[in-house]
Amino acid sequence: MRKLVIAGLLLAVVLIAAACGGDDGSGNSGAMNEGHDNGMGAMGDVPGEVADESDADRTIKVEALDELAFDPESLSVEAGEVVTFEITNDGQVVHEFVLGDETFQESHEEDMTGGHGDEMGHMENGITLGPGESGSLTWRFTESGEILFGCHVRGHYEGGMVGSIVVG
Ligand SMILES: [Cu+2]
Repeated sequence: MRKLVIAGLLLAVVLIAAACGGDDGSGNSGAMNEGHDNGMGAMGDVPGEVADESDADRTIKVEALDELAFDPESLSVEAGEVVTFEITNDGQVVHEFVLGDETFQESHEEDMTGGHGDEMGHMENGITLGPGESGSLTWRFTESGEILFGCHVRGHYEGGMVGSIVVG
């Protein structure tokens, strides 16, 4: 009997966790609104800095897909490591690869959907690729934590086009 109760509790916990996970997508828009109210601090961070390709410790290939996904969608690097990302757009539409923490991604998403789309052309922490194009971005990871890479072509980030880099 006691086991049954425990099993029931576990099931409830799993269901709650699943429900929360499902909320993540729509929860983002809530966080975005919060960010908007915060003014200056709402831009988020892009931990690390752009680096010279000749300083790269290694190269990681990433594909941007029309399924609104990156392949791979999760990566791990070490703090202090310099990585060149070779990004290929394997799709039929434009995609972006933009580094930044979650707040930055949400703030950038707001910019892109708010009509300031011209910002995407010249950011040092991201790259925009037309169909079939490839390009590279070299980044020095300076602190441990999690950094996301997202695509902010309209509807893509919302559609799940975001990956994560764990900096160990
Ligand atoms: Cu995209």
